[in-house]
Amino acid sequence: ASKFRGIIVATNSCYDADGEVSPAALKRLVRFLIGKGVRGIYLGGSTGEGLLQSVEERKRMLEAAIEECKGEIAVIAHIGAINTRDSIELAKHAEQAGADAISAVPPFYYGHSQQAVKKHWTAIMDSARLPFIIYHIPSTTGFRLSASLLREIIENPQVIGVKASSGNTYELERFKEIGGPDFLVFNGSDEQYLAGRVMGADAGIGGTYGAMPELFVRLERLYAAGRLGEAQKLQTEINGIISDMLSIPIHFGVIEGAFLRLRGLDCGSVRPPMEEVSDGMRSQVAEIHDKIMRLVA
Ligand code: NAY
Repeated sequence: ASKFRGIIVATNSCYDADGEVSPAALKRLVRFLIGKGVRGIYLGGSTGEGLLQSVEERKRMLEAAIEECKGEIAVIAHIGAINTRDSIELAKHAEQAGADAISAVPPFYYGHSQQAVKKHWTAIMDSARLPFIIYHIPSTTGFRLSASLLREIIENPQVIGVKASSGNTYELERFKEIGGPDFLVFNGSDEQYLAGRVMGADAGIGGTYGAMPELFVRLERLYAAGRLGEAQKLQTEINGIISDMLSIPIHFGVIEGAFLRLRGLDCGSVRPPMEEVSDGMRSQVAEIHDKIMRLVA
């Protein structure tokens, strides 16, 4: 399980000018991130918009990512879907394609019980011999993973960890306590990276890492070296950027795509119903980008 360490970027979706998924753009993005020292990618999650893509599109993007990453950094495939059947198909494909792990949100929209979600996740795991990482993000799925469900499901050795994206470090700490030392807890709220690490997270998976990989790689190094004062100062600087980002009223993945474009990486067009960065937002995006580049320098 030690391959899942450090900064793991929830990569942006990548489309071409016609709105089709772009494996070529994804490969360029992944190459850029590898050059910055990240340790893995998380593909097709919230930032990666897997849930806005067809099963076939998700497969193509995973294959491209694996081609670019193979042997260099870990690839975690988010294969979550609203129905069990699609997730199973994607899990089987991820195993054949050579992903290092799979991960899934709970099925959403219908408001399933804890036991129904357990069945869904177990069916996914039974379909592929890959490590499984629970994606806990109640703000978007409406599902709160209970301590008792976590205790039950980790009896299955395929469950190697949880991505804790509730923004609650108490909950994160409880997950780690329940899972034990070998169970991986991934910090999912980038603005709390340091807090999450201090409270037991083993690594981080985050969307905003992609727009400023240098800063998160630096933050992890400071934490690992025990330089907590400097780490806290850097987290505060990062949070200035994140709060500026969150003040722009469109999906953060789209804004990150705009930063990446300013860094010379074109992740292409925006897939509806996501909204584009409007002309009025452009100067704000440019200002935040300048702030990032000053800190990176
Ligand atoms: C994913 O799957 O894309 C992620 O891991 C991104 C998770 C993001 N959380 C939410 C609630 O959207 O990166 C974070 C988030 O953008 C960041 O912490 C700023 O709030």
